[in-house]
Amino acid sequence: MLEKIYENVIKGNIAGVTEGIQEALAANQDPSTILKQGMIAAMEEVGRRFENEECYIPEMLIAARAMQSGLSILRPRLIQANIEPIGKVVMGTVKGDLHDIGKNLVGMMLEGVGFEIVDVGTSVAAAQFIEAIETHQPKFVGMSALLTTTMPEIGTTIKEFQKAGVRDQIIVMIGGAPIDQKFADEVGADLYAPDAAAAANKTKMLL
Ligand code: B12
Repeated sequence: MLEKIYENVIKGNIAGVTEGIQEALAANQDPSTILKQGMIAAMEEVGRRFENEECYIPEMLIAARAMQSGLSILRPRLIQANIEPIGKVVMGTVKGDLHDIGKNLVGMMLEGVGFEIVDVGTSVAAAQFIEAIETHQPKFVGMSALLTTTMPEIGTTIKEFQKAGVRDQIIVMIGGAPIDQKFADEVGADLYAPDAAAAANKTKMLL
């Protein structure tokens, strides 16, 4: 069943992914195993093929669509029902960057441990983050960047938080494939996590 999900995410076959997930859930397969071994593993393989020029942007895009559609089915299973929010998190992908699968996953995992998520979307400029901070008064602001060309936008946005006087009222957490702890230290982020599960653990511990 996991193999079926994996293959169909790579092929971008939404119906196949949906069917695979429904079968796996009906067979009591753990949703986080479906996510990690069926879906994330498939996106990693798509990334590997793209790097080796074995597939191109259209294939990457249809795989991403199938992944997003699968995530919408898994979402309720990953999020525990009926929990009071333990804090608010504003989440977005930085300006110039349209990758949102990782951000969405982090959001879901955070929801799963009890946070309320305010998703501000993709290609979010510093001013939009600041507006969301002022409107929603979150404890955490999560920024995602998947491109080496958009990584610096994280540092720029943190500087804008300082200028706007909101830096001290929030905990800034960052992530995305090219991000590491060293970069987080350089730009003055409070928290870095390599994946969605670590993000949920670290955030809850900090709280
Ligand atoms: C799917 C995909 C796309 C899709 C995105 C669809 C979508 N809705 O997101 C599309 C086709 C649109 C796309 C476009 C492009 N892409 Co692209 N894409 C990918 C791919 C294959 C997978 C990314 C993904 O979803 N991974 C799965 C998720 C689950 O992993 P993740 O994002 O890393 O997130 C996890 C962690 O990083 C972390 N995390 C993420 N965010 C956050 C935030 C916080 C706060 C925390 C704590 C943690 C955290 O937790 C997440 C979950 O565990 C990667 C390859 C790869 N191996 O990453 C390339 C990749 C990122 N893309 C790449 C490129 C070059 C592009 C384009 C420039 C291509 C082009 N020439 O047009 C455009 C850029 C468009 C733009 N302006 O953003 C390059 C980047 C290279 C680089 N050095 O910068 C990669 C690495 C491919 C490659 N090997 O060359 N892409």
